[in-house]
Amino acid sequence: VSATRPFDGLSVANRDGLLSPLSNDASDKNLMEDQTVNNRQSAGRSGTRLMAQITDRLRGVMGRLATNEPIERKSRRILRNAGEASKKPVAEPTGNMMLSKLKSTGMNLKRSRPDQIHHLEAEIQGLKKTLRDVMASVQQNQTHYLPEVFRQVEQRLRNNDIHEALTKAIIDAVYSQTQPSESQDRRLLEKRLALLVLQLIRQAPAIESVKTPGYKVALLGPTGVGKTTTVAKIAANLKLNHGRKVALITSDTFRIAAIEQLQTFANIAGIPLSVVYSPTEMQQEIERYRDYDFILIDTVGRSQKNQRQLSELKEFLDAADPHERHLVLSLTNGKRTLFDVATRFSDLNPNRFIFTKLDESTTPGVMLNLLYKFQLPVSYLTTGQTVPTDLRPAHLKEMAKLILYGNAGV
Ligand SMILES: Nc1nc2c(ncn2[C@@H]2O[C@H](COP(=O)(O)OP(=O)(O)OP(=O)(O)O)[C@@H](O)[C@H]2O)c(=O)[nH]1
Ligand SMILES: [Mg+2]
Repeated sequence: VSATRPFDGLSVANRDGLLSPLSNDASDKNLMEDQTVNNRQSAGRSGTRLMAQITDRLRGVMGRLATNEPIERKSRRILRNAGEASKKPVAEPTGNMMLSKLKSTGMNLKRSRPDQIHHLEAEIQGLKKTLRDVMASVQQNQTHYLPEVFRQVEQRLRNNDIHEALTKAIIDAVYSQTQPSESQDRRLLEKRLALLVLQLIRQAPAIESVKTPGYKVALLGPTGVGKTTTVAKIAANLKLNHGRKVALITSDTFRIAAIEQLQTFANIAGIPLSVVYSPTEMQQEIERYRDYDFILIDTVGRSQKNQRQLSELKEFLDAADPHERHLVLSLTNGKRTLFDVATRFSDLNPNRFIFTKLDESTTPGVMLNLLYKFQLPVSYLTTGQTVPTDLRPAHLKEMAKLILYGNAGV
């Protein structure tokens, strides 16, 4: 099955209101606690509660999909047909009925035996396979039986660094919608997974078409994730590809090289750049550029663990009062670090995610952990060091493929 097929022709609707953040700290902690398959049973009661919470929510989404999505109607029609087809061998005539039927079709009993044996053999093969699946489930300490295709997909999501509880809840939600006759249907499983993931992620509207004058866009995040490079890419894209009037402000006076880095770019691109040393200066420079289409603001990289530095950064951001605050995160970071960074930076009220270094990432599935927990739309993905080309506006289907199939999916 082609990796791209489950996305063909899908439409996305009714996404609003499907998600609600997990509420308490204990849940947050549990969401990121990695429970391997083998220690599922020791996950404790709060883990089980969390699982039930996530599973319920995802099942709700699946339920809505079943009633709202045009594609699901299509799937149901296909399923209905498949269901009817699968019923035929079950409604097997017996005794006299079979005899008269065979006579009426001109077949004799001698010829029917090989057919019956063939049918029985197929049935035995099916039972053997089911038994193997059940045995495998039992060996893996799973609390319930999962068909092999589901287990394979579950492992694939886990390998893509999607959190254990989330992986399991997604698989459970899809499995709960699956009829026994569909349990080996990989294509249908992939399609339902794709539909579910598409409901869990959001893409930000493109900024190039924004008409508000002096529209302020700030990038913030930990050190070295690619904030300055990405600001330059966005600025160049707005100016060169969309003919918009752009100004740059940086509050990163911490590193001399940072100012030089952006100044060199600004000179080449013909974009004005202001360096601000205080929140007051930030306000003054914003005022200066208020007639520009866009004011892009680069900020100093800060460790999520340094509360004092984060408070200082917050003062600069509050002085700028940007329309958009993009939290920039590198996909090369591990899932725990990413979760910790996003949690600590949430005090700075980001309203977008930018995921950088997709080109270097081996597990882009980590995006789902953050998108599920923080429910922010994604504005951009970046794919390399080259300004301005290695920048992609976030696209739902591309993100869903990355989440479900890793880098091999795109
Ligand atoms: N492979 C790859 N490298 C990137 C990408 N974006 C940025 N980089 C590189 O990451 C390094 C850091 O980039 P910067 O833009 O300086 O990162 P920053 O977040 O501004 O760093 P600080 O200001 O020090 O916090 C540079 O070597 C960039 O070329 C990307 O999408 N892929
Ligand atoms: Mg920088």
